[in-house]
Amino acid sequence: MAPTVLSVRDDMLAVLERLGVAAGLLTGEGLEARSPIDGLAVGRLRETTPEEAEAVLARAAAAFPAWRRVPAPRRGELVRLLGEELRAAKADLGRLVTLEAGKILSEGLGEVQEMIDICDFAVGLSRQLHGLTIATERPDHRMMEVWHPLGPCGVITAFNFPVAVWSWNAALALVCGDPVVWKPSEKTPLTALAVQAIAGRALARFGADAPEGLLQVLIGGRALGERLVADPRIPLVSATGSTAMGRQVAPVLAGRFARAILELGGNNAAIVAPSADLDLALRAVAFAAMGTAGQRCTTLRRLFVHESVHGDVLDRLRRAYASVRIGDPRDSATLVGPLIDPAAADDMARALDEARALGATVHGGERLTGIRGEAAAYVRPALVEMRAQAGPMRRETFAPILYAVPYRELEEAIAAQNAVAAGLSSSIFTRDLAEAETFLSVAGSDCGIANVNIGPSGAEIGGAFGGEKETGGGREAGSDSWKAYMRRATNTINYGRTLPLAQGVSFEL
Ligand code: UN1
Repeated sequence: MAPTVLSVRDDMLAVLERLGVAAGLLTGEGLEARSPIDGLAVGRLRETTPEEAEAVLARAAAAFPAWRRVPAPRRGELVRLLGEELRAAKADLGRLVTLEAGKILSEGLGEVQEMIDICDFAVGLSRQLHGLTIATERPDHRMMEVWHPLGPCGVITAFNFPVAVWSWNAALALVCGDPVVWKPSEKTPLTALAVQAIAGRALARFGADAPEGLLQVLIGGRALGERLVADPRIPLVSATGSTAMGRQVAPVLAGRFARAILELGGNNAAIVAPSADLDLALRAVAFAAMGTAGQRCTTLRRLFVHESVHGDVLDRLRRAYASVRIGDPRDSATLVGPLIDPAAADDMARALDEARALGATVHGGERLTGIRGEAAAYVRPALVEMRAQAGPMRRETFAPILYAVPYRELEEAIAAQNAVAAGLSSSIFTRDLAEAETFLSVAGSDCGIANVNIGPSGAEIGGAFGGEKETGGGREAGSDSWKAYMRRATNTINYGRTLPLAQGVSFEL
């Protein structure tokens, strides 16, 4: 296949040029851009200086009064154009995601499709930012609620979904009347610059209604994120990343009464019940646990298998883990690409050592250095047979490790699935209606996402995305997630000539 023979750097430079990102950007000093495909640096990028960050925040604040007055359906037109530009750029941006984040091509493209989908959703939403009309207890009165734009929205994203998570926030924020300041992961600055270039084309077509500073990006490290989170001009910060990151961000936002949408760690589980369609369950488990090299926040990390099917399921999983194709993610035969960096492989090795020390049997999990040289972090996904949920199984390790435990009673499996700190996504595989409904019920999964007969990863944008407990409680994308990006005003109007007070209070002068 031609693409794999291109050096990663040449491939990247060609894609960046097609996307309209100036190659000159990569010749400076500063933040190192690298590809996990070979682990090598592609160049260095100038970072946003503190003075520039201040100017970015000031521009975002200045853009808000102008943008909030543009009618919402007209704001939707900008997002429609963004969706068009993303469609035109899909192949290149998807490839850039592959090059910079290491996802296989179909997942890189899928991520851009997710951006297009949320744009379509937001365009429709731009005519549906509905409030309620509410019955009042007073005669000749009307009560209603109106949703107003909130203000500039800060968006902090992680390396693993370097473009889609921005779009979930930005598409909604834009139709809701909010400018956006984006702090992408320092591991994926190039995809962010490419998205800025794409958005720039949509803004140019949209014309003068869009104020300067509507969509901006801060390139650099943690200090820029801290600045964004602390800034009183930013009433909402949507942050995706580790629970440790959320623990830093949340108190700062709370301290200044700003809103937070937190999408933090997951430690997602699936239950394979006795009646499960095992062929279907096996495919779902394989994708959810090994796909994206285990680097989705929705990745399947814990499997509870009923003892009556445990032997069969584990046999089949061992075969799948031994044969899954690992390699350069640009090769269409590859299913598992590299980890983002060697530190991620070290974390994985540490978790596996801990599991071994607890007596677990580990299949796979070794580092593969022969694929693209020593600097790249390719690993064989690990299947870990545990006797009970313990040790590293109780926490999220951002790598392809699937811990499997047998269970006897469904209640026991549900309790074990809920007995971790994170609460993002969960699944049950069963053909038994009572089991499925129990899992979805109030006594079932405690996660923000609970699925039946599909894996925990790969959510569509139409639903609200997010989770409970240490996952942070935020919701993004579909359903009514848009409400976080607006402020609600309750209006009561008296069109009569008397002043009846609520609750029957009398106050006669
Ligand atoms: C993430 O991993 O940060 O459900 C987001 C999924 C994707 C989004 C994951 N739609 O796996």
